[in-house]
Amino acid sequence: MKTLVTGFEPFGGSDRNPSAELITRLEGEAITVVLPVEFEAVRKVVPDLLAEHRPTHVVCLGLSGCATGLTLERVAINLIDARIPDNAGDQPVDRPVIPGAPAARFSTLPVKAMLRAVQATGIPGELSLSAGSYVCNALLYHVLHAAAAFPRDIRPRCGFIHVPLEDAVDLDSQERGLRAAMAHLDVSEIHFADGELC
Ligand code: PCA
Repeated sequence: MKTLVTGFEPFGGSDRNPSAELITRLEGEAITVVLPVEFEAVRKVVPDLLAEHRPTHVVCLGLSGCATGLTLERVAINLIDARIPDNAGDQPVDRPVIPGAPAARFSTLPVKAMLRAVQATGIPGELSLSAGSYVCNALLYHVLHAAAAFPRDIRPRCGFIHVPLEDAVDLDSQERGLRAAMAHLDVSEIHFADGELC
């Protein structure tokens, strides 16, 4: 197993992003990269990262100010609608991540098995049906799109975890939950009812 884990730099006027802090804690155990919060940079770097490292698994991390626990994203949509500019000053509105590509792509990680692993540590976790329409969603879409182009036998399993603010869940706890999730990257998916009904 060769896992690539990405985090993001701070954005939106904040001076810290827990996803980048988590990356420093995983250095030496996985291929770790902290990405700029920039649509264009992400678009360019994703194919290179997959081609250079040939990971078997990709776990992308990003901050969600709304998250109350580790939030396993199930789907990336082919839509950008940026409420704030990215760190390069770009603010695309109502544009596709990749023109002409499918409307959505699903995470290929066993998210339900990973969720149970997180919850078993006592750290809050949940599944999410939307990674938003900002840079995190775009990253997940690019990663899944690039991975889909690999032959099935060497195609990396990829997904995204939104992490909460450190005020909501301290970094040590986030790390514990993340490690539990990452220990289950290659298990068979399990099935239990979790879907949203509003
Ligand atoms: N969170 C943002 C982008 C970078 C990050 O950490 C998002 O949820 O899109």
